[in-house]
Amino acid sequence: MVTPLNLFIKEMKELFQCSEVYIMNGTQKEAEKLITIAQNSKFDDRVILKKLNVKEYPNSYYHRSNPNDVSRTEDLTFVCTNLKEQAGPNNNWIKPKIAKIKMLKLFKNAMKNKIMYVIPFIMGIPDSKYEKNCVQVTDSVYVALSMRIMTRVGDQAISKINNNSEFFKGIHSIGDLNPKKRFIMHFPEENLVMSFGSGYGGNALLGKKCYSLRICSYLGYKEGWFAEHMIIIGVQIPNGKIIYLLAAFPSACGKTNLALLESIFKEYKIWTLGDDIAWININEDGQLYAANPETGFFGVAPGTSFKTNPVMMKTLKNNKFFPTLFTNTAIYNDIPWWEGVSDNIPSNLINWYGKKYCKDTDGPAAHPNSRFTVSIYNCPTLSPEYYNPNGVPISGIIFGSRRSNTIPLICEAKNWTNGVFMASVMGSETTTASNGSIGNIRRDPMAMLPFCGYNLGDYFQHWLNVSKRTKKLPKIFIANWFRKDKNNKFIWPGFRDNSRVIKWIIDRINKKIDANESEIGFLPKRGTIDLNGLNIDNEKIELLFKLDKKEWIIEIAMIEKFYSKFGDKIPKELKNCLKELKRKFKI
Ligand code: OXD
Ligand code: MN
Repeated sequence: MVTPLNLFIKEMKELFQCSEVYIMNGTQKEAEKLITIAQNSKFDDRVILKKLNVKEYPNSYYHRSNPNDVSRTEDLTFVCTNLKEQAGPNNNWIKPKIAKIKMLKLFKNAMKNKIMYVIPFIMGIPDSKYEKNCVQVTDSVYVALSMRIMTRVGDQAISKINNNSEFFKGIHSIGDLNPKKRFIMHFPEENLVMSFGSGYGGNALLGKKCYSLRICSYLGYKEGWFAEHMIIIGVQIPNGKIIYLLAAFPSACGKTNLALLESIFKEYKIWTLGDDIAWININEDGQLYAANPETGFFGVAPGTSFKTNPVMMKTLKNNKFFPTLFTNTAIYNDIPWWEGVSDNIPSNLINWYGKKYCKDTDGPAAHPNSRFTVSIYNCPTLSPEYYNPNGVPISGIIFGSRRSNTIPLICEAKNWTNGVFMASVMGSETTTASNGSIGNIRRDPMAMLPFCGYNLGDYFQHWLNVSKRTKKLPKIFIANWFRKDKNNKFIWPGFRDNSRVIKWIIDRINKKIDANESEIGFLPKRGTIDLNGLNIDNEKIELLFKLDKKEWIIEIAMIEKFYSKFGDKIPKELKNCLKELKRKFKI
């Protein structure tokens, strides 16, 4: 039968010249079949999957990638729109026609003697306004298995694709992992992504960053909604009410830990709805609502432990239906290991390169961006509202960054416009989630710099416009867990102690406490953040909130330089906020 899906498959088969086509149906039997294939085949001289110790990690598998393919490659990621200005200075750009010629040349015959996996999947809650129908082809069984964890794969998606003219097409081949031939090309005007030469999650699981953020941010701009790099949590307060928050942090800055936070306050419980991506709509009642389009966590392993993130450890050990994958951690006795999971280093540890680990000569045993891919349904704190087709109503949005200085632990924006301004100028120290130097400060507006599929100037205006379209706006907060003292040591313990800051946020939303007005917004009054049981001296607490004029002179110069890249695209309201900030700091 000629269906839209069959037509696409035929085209892909001719392009890739694969030896076999396997259309995924999402069943349990299929998972077993794909795992067997992965256990019995090698890619790049490595067995694709190795079964892990069932007692420690049931239904879990280990994967080691090529050392050149361990993170997102932002320099090789492109937004291909007809007009360069539409992609903006925040994106690498090539004309769609040229990009396609390049990609089709790489794709041609790339699956000879290989299976082409056809992955029909749904992002968002099926049969809701969040639902998006998608298909990806790939020649990587690791990618196919990961997609089964992260998205809703199966027959339901096939019938939806065939009954709708509009569906997303993702075309992926792992190629030979030659970084010179690695490209991730987005075509927002055609609902299409082409990716070649990488098997890393952020480059190859096309439903995640490529579709749910880059393509959907563009769709949201056109259609009046938002696709954001945000977690979604519900905070249950002592009277039983649940208040929903969004939080945006750059990659590898603890979003997953915050999403699965076990509060240190017994009477406050955190419910998890999402750890990476939020789709946000303005509902009929004039409020912002959000839902998570994904069905899994692709989390950074190092630093995760029963002490720092007990809920994630339980999630990893509570495997029910979907196999969990561990990628580029270290391993011993078929047990994955990473820095922070235990205090002692096992004597027979094999590092992420596959060599016996030597503490004195090797760097970290697990790659700093080593990951687990695990089903959200394993999470013991998964909110029943995760399934709500309307999403959840949002009362507060936290924009966080990683800064050793300048930015206080927490600050509430004075109003929506100021909050959008503060979020638009967020700077953060770079991490290992993406290729490139680590620790440099780069502006990462709303933690979306690598993920906004169109011009950030237009994106800022889209955010400002929310205030004209809503009856009730969430409060906006700016957070920074990473401030350091003069000995270069983190002042704030972070992890579970972040529930102290969450409690302050909830108290502000509920108008239970006053705050001090500062140059950048409202800062906590002394005594309003519960510091009971913390061993930090007063001087350091002061430093957590210090607004140092010398640092802000540098900060403002960096902001001006960043804004200047976007010329007239920066909305007037935001330029005015910048002027006002300079006036306040007397700069
Ligand atoms: C991620 C990232 O993997 O942001 O979530 O890089
Ligand atoms: Mn992310």
